[in-house]
Amino acid sequence: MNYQKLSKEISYALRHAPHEYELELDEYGWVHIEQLLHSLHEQPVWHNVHENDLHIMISQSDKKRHEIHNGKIRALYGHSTAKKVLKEESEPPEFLYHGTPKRFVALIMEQGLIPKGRQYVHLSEEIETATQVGKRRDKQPAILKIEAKKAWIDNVIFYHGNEMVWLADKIDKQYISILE
Ligand code: HQG
Repeated sequence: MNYQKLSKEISYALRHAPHEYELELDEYGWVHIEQLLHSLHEQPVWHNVHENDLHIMISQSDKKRHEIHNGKIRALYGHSTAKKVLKEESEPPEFLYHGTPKRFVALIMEQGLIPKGRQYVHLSEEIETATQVGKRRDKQPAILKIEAKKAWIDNVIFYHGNEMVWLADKIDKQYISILE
């Protein structure tokens, strides 16, 4: 089975298009695994996907994008659905990083970081991860350094995505500097 392809399809369903798959996310983004499998089985390419494949998909993935608990599965970040998925508030590390195409930097330094098409701004715990994120759209991305702890002390809320990914509603420009 092509687990990378399965992961992309499930990310699309759980982050962006649950209705297309006749799924309803609960307020934390969970759906019943049975429902997801039932929906996937309608496509010939996924007709024999089993719950066990979802565990293999998660364990083989380069990033922790999905989580399984009590017969349910959810995407940990990346959502763009209309109803905002609730995330757990958490105290961030001193600094977080954000990789972005160089062409976006001027506007970001004016407007701050905003979620654009997604529900939250996505931040990385490590420069390396931020670089990978930025490289999706620019061979030599800009890396922005966020004074996360300072912002948190100023009552900006941060949310836990996974071990590497943090989320925020917005990051004002006074907390952002250009690292490279
Ligand atoms: C930019 C992937 C202009 C922002 C990744 C980014 C990540 C602004 C783009 C996760 C702006 C939005 C999310 C402003 C923000 N003016 N541009 N004021 N504020 N932007 O894809 O963070 O592999 O929605 O810099 O690895 O790139 O799919 O967010 O470039 O973890 O699991 O607007 O998605 O994860 O782009 O990526 P995105 P992102 P997966």
